[in-house]
Amino acid sequence: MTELILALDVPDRESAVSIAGECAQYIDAIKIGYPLVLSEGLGIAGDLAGFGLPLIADFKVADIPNTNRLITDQVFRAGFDAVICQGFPGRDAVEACVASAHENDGECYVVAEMSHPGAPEFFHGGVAERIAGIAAGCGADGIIAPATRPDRVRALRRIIGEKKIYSPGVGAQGGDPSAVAAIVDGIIVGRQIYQADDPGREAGSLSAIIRR
Ligand code: OMP
Repeated sequence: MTELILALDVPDRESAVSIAGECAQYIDAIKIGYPLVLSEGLGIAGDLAGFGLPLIADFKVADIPNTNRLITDQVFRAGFDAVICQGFPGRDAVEACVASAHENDGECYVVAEMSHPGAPEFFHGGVAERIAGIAAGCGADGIIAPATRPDRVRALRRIIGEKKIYSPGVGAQGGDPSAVAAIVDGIIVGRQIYQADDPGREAGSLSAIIRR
């Protein structure tokens, strides 16, 4: 089953809790990143824990191994279930995140290729394939790959096999959920849901599209 992951990039606790509540029955996880954590603090994980959904910390951790480890330990101490890191800092940096995640019974996802228009400036010429190879070799739980480029998702699937692919870029960034639903394990959707007049209904419609 393809999961629906809500990217809760709203700037305040009240909106976050309210939107999460409206969408909870249609989604499989909540992804939280800098916009919400910088305004409300890591304690937002506790505020959202009551929905019983996995919480993914999208900090795109991208530092040296020791700093990655320190950051990732804090993420799990705060109650998150998974973390997203960048792969370009190299194998040892990714390994530090994976080790922290697994020691904390959590998961680690590695950005292999990004979804925005500028991404191919650097994610080209086999870079994403190499990052996906590092992710697989380090025992990461999966990768992030762009719903805006389904052909790239297919190429990266060949490298990571049955590990998970979570795919952002649907809706506001132009990606079509039905073009990737069958080849990924989950789609990550933010604005299309949280900016909708009725976020719950929007999440329900998307969930029906990706699960049919
Ligand atoms: P919307 O474009 O509003 O649906 O949000 C997409 C979410 O996925 C945001 O939280 C982004 O930070 C995140 N994201 C991307 O859009 N592209 C990527 O390549 C990687 C991510 C991510 O790691 O989640």
